[in-house]
Amino acid sequence: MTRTAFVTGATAGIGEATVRALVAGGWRCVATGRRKERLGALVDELGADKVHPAVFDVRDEDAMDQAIAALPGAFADIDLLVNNAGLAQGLKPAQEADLGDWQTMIDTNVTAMVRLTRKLLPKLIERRGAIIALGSVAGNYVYPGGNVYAGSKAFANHFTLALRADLHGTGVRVTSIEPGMVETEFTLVRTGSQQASDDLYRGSNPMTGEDIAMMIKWVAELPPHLNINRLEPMPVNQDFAGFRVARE
Ligand code: NDP
Ligand code: 8X3
Repeated sequence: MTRTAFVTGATAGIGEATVRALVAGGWRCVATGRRKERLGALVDELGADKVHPAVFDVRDEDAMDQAIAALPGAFADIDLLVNNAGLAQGLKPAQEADLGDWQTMIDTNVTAMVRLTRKLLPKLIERRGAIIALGSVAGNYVYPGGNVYAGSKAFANHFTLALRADLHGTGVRVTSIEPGMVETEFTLVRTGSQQASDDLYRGSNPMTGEDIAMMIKWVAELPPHLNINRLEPMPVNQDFAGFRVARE
């Protein structure tokens, strides 16, 4: 039987690669994002029977409700929620950061994620489905300028683990994937600069959206008695050593 995934943030990076990987494995996908033309291109590439485009801003609750209510029958029985839509904005220290950027990250990475999860939980329980969420190493090891992004991802990492406790006995599987550096549009969005993005990734052999998509697909397709609680993949060339000492 064909299974259905609801993948947020499928217009770029990890989400887009996840839709491709899941469809290649025989899944149907609801693909969400604000950029309608990109979702249209995915439908053209993979087929309208495989991909349903749901164009909405995850911060807009009415639009989220409408997108869920408008799911065609073939896409309505969701077996897997991939909580992927998210972003960082800015790298300034907290004392100089823009409050609007902070609000955007909280609204997207925290509020929208928990809201969508709550709305889809009854269906996921009914179908003994699965939730896979994109947290981040930024939620486990802080770095300068990470501030609210790091906080939002610590929330994501922990909320996802907490879901596992609440879903005890339901058969619903829950996994937090907490990657290090993945070359996507993430740094372009964070800095507004293609140059800054190219400079960060150059020579580092970072992970790709396809690498993470491969892990998401693997987790999703494990036998139903197995649950991966958390995964923390990194490129070999990145590590988590970061202690600093300021000298007077
Ligand atoms: P990209 O910028 O390439 O993709 C982000 C996706 O999120 C886009 O599809 C974008 O769609 C969507 N999105 C962002 N804001 C909204 C919104 N308000 N409404 C709807 N969709 C939205 O980044 P990544 O693929 O790298 O990031 C995916 C997830 O992985 C994020 O949660 C990120 O925090 C996490 N992550 C990324 C890492 C990295 O190094 N790249 C490492 C660890 C975690 P659109 O703009 O069309 O709306
Ligand atoms: C994205 C990874 O290290 O750039 O979550 O914060 S990092």
